[in-house]
Amino acid sequence: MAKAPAAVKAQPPVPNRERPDEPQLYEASTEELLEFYKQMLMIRRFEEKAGQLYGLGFIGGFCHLYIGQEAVAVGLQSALDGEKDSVITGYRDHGHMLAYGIDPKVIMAELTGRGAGISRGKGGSMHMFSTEKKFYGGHGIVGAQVSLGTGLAFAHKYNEDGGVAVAYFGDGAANQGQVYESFNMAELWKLPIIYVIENNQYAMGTSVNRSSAEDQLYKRGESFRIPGIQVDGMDVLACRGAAEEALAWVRAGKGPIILEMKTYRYRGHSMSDPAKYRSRDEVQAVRDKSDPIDHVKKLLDAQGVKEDALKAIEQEIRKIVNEAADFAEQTPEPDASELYTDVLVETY
Ligand SMILES: Cc1ncc(C[n+]2csc(CCOP(=O)(O)OP(=O)(O)O)c2C)c(N)n1
Ligand SMILES: [Mg+2]
Repeated sequence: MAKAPAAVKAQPPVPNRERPDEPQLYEASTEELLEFYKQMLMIRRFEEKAGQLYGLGFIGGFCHLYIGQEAVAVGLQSALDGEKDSVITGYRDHGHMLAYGIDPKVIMAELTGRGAGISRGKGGSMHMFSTEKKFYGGHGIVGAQVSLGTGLAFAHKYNEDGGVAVAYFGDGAANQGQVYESFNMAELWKLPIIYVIENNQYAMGTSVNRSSAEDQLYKRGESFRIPGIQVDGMDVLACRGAAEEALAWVRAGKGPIILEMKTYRYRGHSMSDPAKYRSRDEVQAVRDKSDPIDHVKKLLDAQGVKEDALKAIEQEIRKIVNEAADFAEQTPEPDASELYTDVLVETY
């Protein structure tokens, strides 16, 4: 083997770096499990209804459903401090808003472009915000939320408010350049941020293995010394457990951390996806074996919660979702004067 030129010195080994502990499954009480169940079922039924309203022509533009991924937003957001922490995500955002307990009516009315919607009907499915809940959208540009989320983390640090930013993005977005610029700055400045990669196996129609040279996405921070953890994103208790570990790391001032949530979307990328890139059998197999809601149902059953109690929850949720849909169909479109509001920020 050729010798290395004399000028090239062997580098000293990188000192051992501290790693986060292996996350544990969260030990939920029956009440907490019931709450997870309710929230996940709310997302599922809401999204099914949104799909129907889209088919009926009530929803225009793009609409990306979160069905299959419910455990991620519910598990993670249940661990956050609603007074301090902030969240940002991409266009597949209805579930994250519902996990925050935001009224399904104002979310559905946003989907139908009505004045009572949370962005006054001007944002639609992809652009919803609640500054009250520190939820900063809802972004259509793949990967943009990663840099914006890093900015939110910078603001938490600068203002010394003790908050942590959570920036969700997809497996496809994980290949975007700005993600790595953000990683570099976040680690350099030890920003309080959890980067959550929702690896649902596909970016539009391209599978993660086809498009990613390193498909173990939790490793994507290694060159920046950002630790990563791979998590079962179909198990709400694993999601919550990982959130606890990540929050402890970030709140201790150790800088950013990556959580790769292994999940799956059951529906097409958006409502206009013919889904020719995967078989029905593949989707059905995940539904049968790993459905996040069925999983919680089994846990509740093991804790002695009766089928009747779960049926009552289901009925209650269907009622809320139907009311949200009726509201979203009937409430008026925004007034023309809304064209000029919230367009330009005049003072900073
Ligand atoms: C900068 C940019 N490039 C391309 C697109 C078109 N586009 C929208 S979603 C998407 C795939 C993203 O997949 P992923 O990050 O895995 O998120 P998922 O949809 O699976 O939640 C693409 C390429 C876009 N919106 N923005
Ligand atoms: Mg994806």
